[in-house]
Amino acid sequence: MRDSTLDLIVVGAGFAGVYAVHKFRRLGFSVQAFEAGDDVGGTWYWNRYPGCRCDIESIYYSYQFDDDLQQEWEWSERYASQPEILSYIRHVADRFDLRRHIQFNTRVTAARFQEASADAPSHWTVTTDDGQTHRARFCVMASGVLSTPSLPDIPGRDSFAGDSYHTGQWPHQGVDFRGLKVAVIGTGSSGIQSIPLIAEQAEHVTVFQRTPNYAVPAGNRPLDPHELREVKSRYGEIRAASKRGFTALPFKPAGRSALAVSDAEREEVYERWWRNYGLAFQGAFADLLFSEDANRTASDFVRGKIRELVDDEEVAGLLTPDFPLGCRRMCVDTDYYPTYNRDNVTLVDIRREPIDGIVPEGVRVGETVHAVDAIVFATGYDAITGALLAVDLRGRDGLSLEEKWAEGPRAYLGLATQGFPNLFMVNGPGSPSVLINMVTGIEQHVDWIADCLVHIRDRGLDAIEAKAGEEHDWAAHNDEVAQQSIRGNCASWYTGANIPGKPGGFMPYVGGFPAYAEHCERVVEKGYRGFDLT
Ligand code: N01
Repeated sequence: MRDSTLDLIVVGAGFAGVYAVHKFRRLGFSVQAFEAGDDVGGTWYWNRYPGCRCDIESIYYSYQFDDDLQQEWEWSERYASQPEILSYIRHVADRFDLRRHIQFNTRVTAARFQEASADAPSHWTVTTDDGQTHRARFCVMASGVLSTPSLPDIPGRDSFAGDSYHTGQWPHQGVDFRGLKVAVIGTGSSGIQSIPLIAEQAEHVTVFQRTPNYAVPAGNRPLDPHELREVKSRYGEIRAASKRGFTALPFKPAGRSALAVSDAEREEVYERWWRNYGLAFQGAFADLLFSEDANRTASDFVRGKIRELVDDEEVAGLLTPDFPLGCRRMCVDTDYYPTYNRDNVTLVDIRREPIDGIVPEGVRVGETVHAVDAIVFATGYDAITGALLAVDLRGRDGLSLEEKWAEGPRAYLGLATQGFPNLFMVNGPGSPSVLINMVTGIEQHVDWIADCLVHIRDRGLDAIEAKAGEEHDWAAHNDEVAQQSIRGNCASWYTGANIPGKPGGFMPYVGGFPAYAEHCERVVEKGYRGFDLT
């Protein structure tokens, strides 16, 4: 290793980057992380919109690499709010003294692979937006999967006279909507979480909905200290059970088909899961995500709930999805549907008549201008590949990642891609990422990368690179598993359908955490099968 060449550069300091810095440092590697924000947190640093909170329970959505850490941290609610999660990540950075390895307010703009020469081993030259270049043997992209906001190119967008906001780039000082007329464009998780709270504050909210989504109640509540103590006394056991869980959560899989029980029993199960289990509702029966007939029973149940919760029949109809539940990411809400019973909330169906443009006064749909003082874009993200492609990544012979992925992203195990030696991705396309408890997925990825780096160091090797054949086979396997699931047949951000021109294909691995982790382990046992080690 040469003097000025670091062992590793880590891009991003969210959950993935923070753990990566800690893990690699502990193993004795020299590490420099770069983070565009002025603090750690990633997604939880940028998303500060009203109502932003996690849809995975806080006792699971946390690191498990250090028992003292998980024993000392006190979660206050069943689903942690954004400020609490941000405090947690900040605490982790301080507790393990990680900040000195992270350069904040610095965005990585480009990274280029340099072949080994007589003078130097293979390495990456990384350029940052302050004009500096840095060298490291390895580069780890911990740049997030929902971190590149998508702002639709609506004609006249910049002509708007009021303030506009994207939920994923919310002002740190918050926004006071009192006395204002507000437009919210988008009804995914971010819209569904923020609309009820904006409606409580604003004079009027006009929601522009293109596609209605399924939302189930979060059932958020304060965490009882006894409950938390009980969890902590069994944390090891709970974490072990989580690793056996399909979504890296400690729930036993439902054994039965939704079609194998009586109507009354099915209704009772749905009612109980609706009231208690949030996102896990889609696992109430074993086949909801695999059989259209089974799925219809759950979809119909939620459609019935929407009719019950929304007073106006026409509005309820507009809010009712016509696709299978779980096909697109389900949302978890607090008072979303009843919000449409408020006098100060209007729903505009822009599927029937799309937004024509934004004008200085507001949002124009056909001949109608909806006059507003502020616009909230809850329009989502260029998911999974957006942050990777935002960096000008160039592998062997100057090949850009954009060229390599022109037909769709391909990454072996979602960890590495052929033509880009010594580059790792955390939660890359082809890994379970957004379909599981992300923090557990992140720890598994970083641990795998760390073991691989130690393997390379111990053997005095220069480089690791995914092989084209195995990368192709993994992508084919991913496609095949996706097609067996309801999710494989829906246009969604999982497939890149929300970004005009983005190549299609189901990006996350649908086969579940245990199968995925086992694949990764088997690859190592077989001497890093599918990788060239030189
Ligand atoms: O984004 P989305 P999100 N004109 O892509 C609409 C995670 N998350 O930020 O569906 C008009 O889901 C778009 O319409 P359509 C979670 O994984 C988690 O809400 O394309 N509308 C859609 O309604 C989530 O799934 C949490 O027809 C336009 C909306 O904008 C993921 O992040 C909280 C439009 C975008 O919905 C993304 O959620 C928040 C246009 N031109 C987020 N373009 C929790 O933990 C887009 N839309 C709870």
